[in-house]
Amino acid sequence: MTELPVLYSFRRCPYAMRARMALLVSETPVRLREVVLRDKPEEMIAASPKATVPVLVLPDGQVIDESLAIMRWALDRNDPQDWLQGTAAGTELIAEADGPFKHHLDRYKYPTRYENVDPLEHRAGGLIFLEKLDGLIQPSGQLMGAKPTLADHAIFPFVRQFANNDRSWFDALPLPALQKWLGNHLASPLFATTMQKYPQWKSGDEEPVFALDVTV
Ligand SMILES: N[C@@H](CCC(=O)N[C@@H](CS)C(=O)NCC(=O)O)C(=O)O
Repeated sequence: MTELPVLYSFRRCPYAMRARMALLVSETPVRLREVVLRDKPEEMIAASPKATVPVLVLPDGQVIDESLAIMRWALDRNDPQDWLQGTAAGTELIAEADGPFKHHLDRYKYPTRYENVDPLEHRAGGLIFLEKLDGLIQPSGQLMGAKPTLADHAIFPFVRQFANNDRSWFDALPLPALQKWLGNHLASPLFATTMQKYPQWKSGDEEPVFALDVTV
């Protein structure tokens, strides 16, 4: 049997979600090690001392420990849905999501982790990005063109987290294109497979193979 890459992942982490989606869509099976962040496995820390999820360890020992790099590695191997189309504009948007929007998201969602933070100020800060996304959504319902691309999948897990912090506030926003875009991605079979539950991996456990065909 061919040796598969190992993915250290955490189900609810938006960075890990987007890496898992790219692995699934590129038909790249991996062995999944579900991590509990307060109890990270030594093997993961040895592979990547910065100790954030996701971490992908390839059979030759190469380690990829940034979610976007995992997405690009997987899609460079196989991109059957053309997620890499139109990445120039998408790259800038992803950087805005990962930078300023994530800054506001963290302070809106976890204000007590920071000093002198008003969550509503950060909700307003994040809203500016949500409005921008709403304006960018094409007649296709996607951000960059006729089909969903890397940007849609890299960004929506963070919009999901922002929306879930106060769902009735989010649902009442006058941003119908964005609400529909998020709803469609959350309802997709790809996302359902991405969000399958696995028990915490412990050293010595056999890992489940994570691939699209596990649900069919
Ligand atoms: N830039 C990294 C960020 C990954 C990240 O921050 N993941 C969070 C979980 S969502 C994490 O592992 N935090 C470490 C911790 O909480 O101990 C990436 O894109 O992969």
